[in-house]
Amino acid sequence: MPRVTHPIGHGAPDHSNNPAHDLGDPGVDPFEVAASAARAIAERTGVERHDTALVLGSGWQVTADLLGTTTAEVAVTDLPGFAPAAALGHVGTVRSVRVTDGSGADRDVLVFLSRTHLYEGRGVRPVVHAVRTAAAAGCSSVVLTNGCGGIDVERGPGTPVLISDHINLTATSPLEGATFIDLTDLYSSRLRDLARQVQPDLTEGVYVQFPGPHYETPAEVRMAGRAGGDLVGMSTALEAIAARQVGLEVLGISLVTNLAAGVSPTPLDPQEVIDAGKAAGPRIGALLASVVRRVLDEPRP
Ligand code: 8IG
Repeated sequence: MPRVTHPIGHGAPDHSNNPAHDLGDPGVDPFEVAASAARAIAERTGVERHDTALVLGSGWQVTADLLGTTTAEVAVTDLPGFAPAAALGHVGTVRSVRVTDGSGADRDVLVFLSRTHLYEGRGVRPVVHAVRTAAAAGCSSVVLTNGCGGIDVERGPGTPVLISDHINLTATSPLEGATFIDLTDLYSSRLRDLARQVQPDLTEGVYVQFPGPHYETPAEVRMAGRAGGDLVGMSTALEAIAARQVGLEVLGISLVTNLAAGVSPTPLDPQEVIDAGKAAGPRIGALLASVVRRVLDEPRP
């Protein structure tokens, strides 16, 4: 793990107490806070614009080390609007990683090693702040990853699954006011095709976002399955909606870390869930690093 760097010549202003950046204040414009965070990232990393962003959920953190050369790593608490990492297995930093693309050109990837979950109780704005910041930092796409429960016994722990669509059971939205946005092909079929060029046997599934933090009951898992869901989790759908609003192309990839409650022959143990993510880490990290390089090589038409 590289140390958290503060490039010479840039101090480390404390953003944690600035009322202008308080996403909990309805009078504060979350897009202005995202623009401030993007400026802070440009200052701290020395990278004016980033090409694509990754949000790394449980099990996926290894990707950051396999992707390329870390230019800078910044604590999220040094950036406007970000809450400290709360979830087990999450590191509260953002990295700028330099990747050489197929034509030999340098590209810059913004990697969020943690996310804010809805169950932290801060509301939906902090949940989607990374995605809005990525767009403000110049990214044209975002890869959203997560660890999740699987409903299909054929796709057990350790299986990566491309998200084809979602069912949002959080009863909320990151969009505020009468903001009507089409979500057809929210999870880009173009990017899913590129991922399958890297690993042809990748399957797809519908991700169902529950609010958490408790896991589902077996009856809720049966409901999710009958509704067309394949994967159950506590993230990603709200972030994908926010990404569409700011025009980012979205690739969603889940890692099944456990079979969902009732499908699993044993009760869910949070530590076992994390251990399954760790075990799959090197394999799925290498997969995702290759997928990101593929995405960088095939710019959006
Ligand atoms: I890792 O089985 C992980 N996250 N809701 N259900 C929900 N979230 C999860 C699960 C799961 N596993």
